Amino acid sequence: MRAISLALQGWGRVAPNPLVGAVLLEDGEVVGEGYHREFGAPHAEVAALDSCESAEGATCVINLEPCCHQGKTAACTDALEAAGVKRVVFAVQDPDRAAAGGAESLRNAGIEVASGVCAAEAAALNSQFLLSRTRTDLPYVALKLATSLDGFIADENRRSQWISGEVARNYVHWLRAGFDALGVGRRTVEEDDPQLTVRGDIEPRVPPTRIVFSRSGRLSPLSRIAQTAGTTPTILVAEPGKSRESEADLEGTEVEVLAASGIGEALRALRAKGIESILIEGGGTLARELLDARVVDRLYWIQAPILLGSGVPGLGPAHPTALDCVSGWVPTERRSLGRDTLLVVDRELCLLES
Ligand code: AOF
Ligand code: ZN
Repeated sequence: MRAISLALQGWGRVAPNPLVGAVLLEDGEVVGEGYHREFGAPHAEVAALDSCESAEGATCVINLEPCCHQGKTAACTDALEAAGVKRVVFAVQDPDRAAAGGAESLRNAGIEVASGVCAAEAAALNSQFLLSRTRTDLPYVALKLATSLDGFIADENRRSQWISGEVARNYVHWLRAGFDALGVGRRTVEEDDPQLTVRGDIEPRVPPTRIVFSRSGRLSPLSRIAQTAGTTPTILVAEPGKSRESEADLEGTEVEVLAASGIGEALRALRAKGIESILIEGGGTLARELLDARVVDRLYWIQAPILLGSGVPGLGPAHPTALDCVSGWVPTERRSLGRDTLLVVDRELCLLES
């Protein structure tokens, strides 16, 4: 668990690499620790080895199988062997084709290896990495919802500022930093005129690309998103029949128009452009469309302790599902964000499969 909390410190800085933390133990005492701080920087195991004088005879605990390839850095398996580490305990296998095989290589070097410790927690931590390495046609899709207790994202007058409190809003900025892209529906842009940038204590290594999903292809060239597309990459996804018009409307802005028919094709086109993860921030219609298409891998739900009675629902209307036919979600995190509550749920079977 310590390796997992160390790993999390790399959030926003290491993608497309995984979040990795490593702890070195001797006789049950921590003698060194480290984490992968930055894409291209030393891996967690090497950072941990560098933090102590000697790791001779130590046990190295890591949330991911050590890599055994020469990438931007040398193989961690070689570093562990050279340092005289006696035992390696890791949580989940590395599905990356180039890096995989670390466990076998360590065993061949006479190092004792155990795996599967805290596997569910470690898989949830690296769900973006694990999924994007095994499913290469779609980005990892997360949906963020901030609602009242009765499920509304805005009041009857469509006012949404502020349903959640300041702690939750800061958390959302932290969350954004860990995604390649942030997505919203056209109506959200019209109503909220959001900036969709990361503004907080965390600075992402690469600012997330902003994606506006608009069937009609409409996006005001005067919106804040369109106006700042020169500094933060911005893509408008429009139906093929509408994309020409959109390009004409947005001439003079730096918004890129992507023609795609339907949400599935749009997501595939975004992945083909290198977007491995996307956080969708509303509104209800887009959220429902993604859920109906069964492409949502994770839901971050922030629940504010208020009742609005009526207003704009966080999720648009859906076909009813009988209780015995529902597919379940797996809770992976529950905690307080000031007065609000965060619930993170993952689509069943989306983790640890393959
Ligand atoms: C580890 N420990 O801390 C990380 C690992 O290009 P590189 O050298 O940075 O290698 C990136 C790959 O290495 C990445 O795709 C993943 O498979 C693995 N990441 N492995 O043993 C670490 N970050
Ligand atoms: Zn490595």
